Amino acid sequence: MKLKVIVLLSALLSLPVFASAEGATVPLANVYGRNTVSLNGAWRAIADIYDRGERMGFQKNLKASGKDDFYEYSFDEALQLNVPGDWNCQYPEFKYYEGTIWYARHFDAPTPGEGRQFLYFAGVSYRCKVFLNGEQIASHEGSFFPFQVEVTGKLLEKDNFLAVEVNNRRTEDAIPALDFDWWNYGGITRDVMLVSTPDVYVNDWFLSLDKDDLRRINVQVTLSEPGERCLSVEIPELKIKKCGRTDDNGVFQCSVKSSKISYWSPSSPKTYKVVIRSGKDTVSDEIGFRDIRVDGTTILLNGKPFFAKSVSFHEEVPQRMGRACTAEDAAYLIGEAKALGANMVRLAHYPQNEYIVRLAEREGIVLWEEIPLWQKIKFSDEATLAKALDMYSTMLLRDRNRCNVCFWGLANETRPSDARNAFLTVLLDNAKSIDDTRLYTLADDIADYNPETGIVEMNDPMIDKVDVVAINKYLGWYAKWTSEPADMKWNVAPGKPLIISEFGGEALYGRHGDETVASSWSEEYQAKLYRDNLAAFENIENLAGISPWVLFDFRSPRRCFPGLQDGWNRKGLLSDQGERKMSWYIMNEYYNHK
Ligand code: GCB
Repeated sequence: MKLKVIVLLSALLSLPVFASAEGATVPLANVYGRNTVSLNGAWRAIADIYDRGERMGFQKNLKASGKDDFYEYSFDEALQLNVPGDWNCQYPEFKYYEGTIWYARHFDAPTPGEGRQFLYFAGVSYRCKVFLNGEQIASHEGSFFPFQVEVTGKLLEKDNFLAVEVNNRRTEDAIPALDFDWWNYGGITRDVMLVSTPDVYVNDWFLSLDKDDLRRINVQVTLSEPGERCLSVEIPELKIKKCGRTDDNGVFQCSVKSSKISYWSPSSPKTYKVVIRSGKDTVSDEIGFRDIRVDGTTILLNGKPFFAKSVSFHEEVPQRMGRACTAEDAAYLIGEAKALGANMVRLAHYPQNEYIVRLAEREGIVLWEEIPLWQKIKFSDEATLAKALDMYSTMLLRDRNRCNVCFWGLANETRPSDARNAFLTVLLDNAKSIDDTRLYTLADDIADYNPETGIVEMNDPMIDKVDVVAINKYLGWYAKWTSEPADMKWNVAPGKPLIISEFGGEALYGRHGDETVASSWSEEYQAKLYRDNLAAFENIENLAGISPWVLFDFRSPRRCFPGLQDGWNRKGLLSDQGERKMSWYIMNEYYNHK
């Protein structure tokens, strides 16, 4: 797509768009604080390998009644899949399955006559069509993003039939695309619920510190309907109560002052209860306030230098070989990040479920969130851009009240080109129109040793556009050392903070060998690699943080060395059983003393 078209698109799309969904509306903020009925549990499922289900009427749940009727399917006797959860880990036959599975269940609607009802899906991987009582009511694309569909007037008091056709086939125009270094889990991998609201409800809110006056909180609340209405916002602990009226668009904005705000930080993860009332609706949320900004090459959190002691993990519990999907899973993942001594997690490589994000906030863990624009993306494709804009907006709207999210990542390892630069610029401009209170960053992998200067350098026009520059650098693994680690010289994005957003190498837990031979796959090699990398990073003047790749060994079909990888990326500091490798102790020591 030509640059001009992209710029035009950008102007047109300055409001959140939902190009990847039909029938779906902007998801409610803080759905977990609403009046909900969970639709989690055992659903019936039929594998539809040839995609014939819709033609065969699966969505109608047809049953033979006359003598001559017969149908070649039945959900009543079908196998069961647990929701939330991926299908890959629930039956050995589905371990590698990429295709369609139909999920179905019955449910009663508690009060179908009152107010409004929505079906809310926190995440379905990768694309789906939703059918209620035989009719298609929505479709959606994108594994890691919530969507909802209004079902007011469509619910039966008893025995609604809900069917979801889920498909996780990889395609070139998807995000992520055909090839990525993690498992392509399929299924309804996050919570499903029925949400009830009054006719007019509080749809969204955004509370953040004013960048120019840190005693001031800026408030924006959006009601579901346009038009003037009364509304109040209260933060009881700060004795703040503000009443006002929404404008013609149903938006209320104000700013409130308090000299008593305790700022959120990793050592003091303070949040405040916020209550918003309008008409018959009352919603509440726990919101923290903090300031994050850049001063030269330093990142400042509440005015103090912040060094990102980060680590990454996928939304996966390795012991189960499955997606992390519950509060208990979140406790395990965040607990291990804290045990390492990290003060930040780079959520790889997509927004993870809200249990993880919210627990990280309570536990004082800063987050970097990104969407899965991971290599090999069709940057010249208009439809792909529309999807990316949709995903990015949805991520921002879901999590912009989470003060621990300090970094929005634009993409991972994308090579500069006119199409890519224009694509990412549109994404960035659109994102800033939704949230300009965080730092924007981008993980590049093009910082290279220049033999003429003897220095690691990088050239990317996007450097000027982001607040914090980040590089993935596999010194000693995919790339040979170009000098002694302690002699390395760096000149990457001078004048800006630089985060090493990935580094590391593979080792099989319990395997010992020569610390100088990469193919030993030994803990000793990985440990030396970590010592050498940490020594090399000492010479980076603008270093603002590091993030080893990765906390746990994780499943990846790309990794096929028998006996060593067997479908696992072995770069974990912890094994697939959560055992600590030698490298874990090195990073733990480093973080404890940093
Ligand atoms: C990278 C990617 C990450 C991979 C990692 C690896 O640069 O960002 O997703 O898993 O390298 O292990 O090669």
